[in-house]
Amino acid sequence: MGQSHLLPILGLLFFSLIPNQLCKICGSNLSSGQLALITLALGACRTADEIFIYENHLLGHLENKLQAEIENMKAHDGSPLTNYYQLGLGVLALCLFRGQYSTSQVAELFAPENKNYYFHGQFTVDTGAMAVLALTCVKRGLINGQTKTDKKDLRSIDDHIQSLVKKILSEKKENGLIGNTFSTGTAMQALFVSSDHYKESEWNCQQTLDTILKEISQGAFTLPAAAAQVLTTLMGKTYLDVDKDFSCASGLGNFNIPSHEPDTTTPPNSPTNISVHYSVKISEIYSTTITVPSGSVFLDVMEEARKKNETVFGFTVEQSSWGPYITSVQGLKANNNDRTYWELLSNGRSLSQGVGNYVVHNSEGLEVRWSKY
Ligand code: CBY
Repeated sequence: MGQSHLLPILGLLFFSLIPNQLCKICGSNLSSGQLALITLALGACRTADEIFIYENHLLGHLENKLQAEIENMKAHDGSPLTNYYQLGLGVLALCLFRGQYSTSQVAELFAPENKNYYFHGQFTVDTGAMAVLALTCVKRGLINGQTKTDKKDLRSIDDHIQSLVKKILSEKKENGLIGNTFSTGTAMQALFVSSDHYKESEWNCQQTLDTILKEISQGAFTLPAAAAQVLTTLMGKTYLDVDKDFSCASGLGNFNIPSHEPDTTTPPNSPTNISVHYSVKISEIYSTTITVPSGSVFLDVMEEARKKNETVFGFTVEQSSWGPYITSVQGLKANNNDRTYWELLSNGRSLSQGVGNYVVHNSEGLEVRWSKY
C-alpha cells in the first residue's frame, strides 16, 4: 500500500502532537482546541489509541476546557479564553466520541450573529467552517430526538448551518478559493457535509480543488498544520469521518500530490541583500530601514530591527502549530479578553501568513500594528 494512503490521518496526528508530546496530553497547559485535535487524531486510529482516549478521561478533560471557555465568555463580554475555532473543534470531538454537552447550549453559542465569527467585522471562514462541522455532528445526533427540546434545538441548529453555509459561499473568490488559501480546505469539508443547504450550481468544487492543487505545487502547504488540514479534504474525507470504522492501515484510495516546483521567486543572480521599510504602529509610528539577505522572512526583519533599538523594536514570540506568533512589541501584550493582537501587514495589506513563513521582498513596507479584531 502506498504511503500516501496514510497521509491525512498521520497529518492530523503530527499536527496535533506538535504542541506537546503524547505523555503530556492530560497536562492542563493544553488549550481546548489542542486537546480536541489530539482526541480526534487518536480516535482516527481505531486501535489502542482509541482506548487511550477513554482510559485517560480525555473527554472529561475536554468538557472542563469547554466549560472554562464559557466561563471566560461570561466574565469578559463574550470573549472565550481562546477563540471560536477551538470551541468548534472541542464540540466536534465531544460529539464524535460521545462526551457530554448540552445541545441547547451549543445551539445558543454557535448562532451566526455571535461576534466570535468575525475579525475586524469580517466573517472568518476557518471559524465558520469548523462550526458547520461541529453543528452537523450535533444535528445528526438529534435527528431521531423525541423531546420537544430536541426538536427545537434541531431546528435552530439547522438554521445556523444554513446561514453559516451562505456566509462561507459568499467568501468564494473568482479562482475558487474560499476565504484564503489556508481556510479553503476546512471550508470544503463544511460544504461536503452540508450539501443539502446549497444548490449544486452555487459551488464549483472542481475549480476549488484545481486551485488548491496548484497552490500545493507552488509550495503553499509546507507547514504541517496547513498540510494536515488540506490532506483530509483532498482525500474526500472530513473531520466528521474520524469516528468511522476505518483503521490507519486500511486502504483509502489513490491520491497523487503534485511535486513541489522549484521556487522561482528568487532568481539565482538576484542581489544577496535586500532592504525593507519596517514600522511598529501603536498610535504613533516607529519606522526604520532594514537590510536582510534575500529569502529572509518577516521574523528576520524584526530581529534585525531589535538589534538596532531594543526599546522601540523589542518583541516577544511564542511557538504555535502555525509557526511563531508575536505576543508583544515594546512590552505591549496581545490579550484575547480585549480582542487585541499584533497584526502583520505589507504595504498596508494584512498578511495571510505568519512571521516565520512570510518571505519579504525588496523595498516592501512591513508593519506590525496594534489592532483589535
Ligand atoms: N487554531 C487556532 O486557535 C487559531 C484559529 C484561527 C481561526 C486560525 C487562523 C485558523 C486555523 N485553521 O487554525 C486564527 N487564525 C485565529 C483565531 C487568530 C486570532 C488568535 C487569537 C485568539 N483569540 O485565539 C487572531 C489574533 C485574530 C489571529 N488569528 C491573528 C493572526 C495573525 C498573527 C500575527 C502575529 N501576532 O504573529 C496573522 C499572521 C494575520 C495577520 N496579518 O496579522 C494570522 N492570524 C494568520 C495569517 C492566520 C493564518 C495562518 C496561515 C499561515 N500559513 O500561516 C490562519 C490559518 C490562522 C492560523 N491565522 Co490567525 C488563518 C487563515 O489565513 N486562513 C487551533 C489550534 C489548536 O491550532
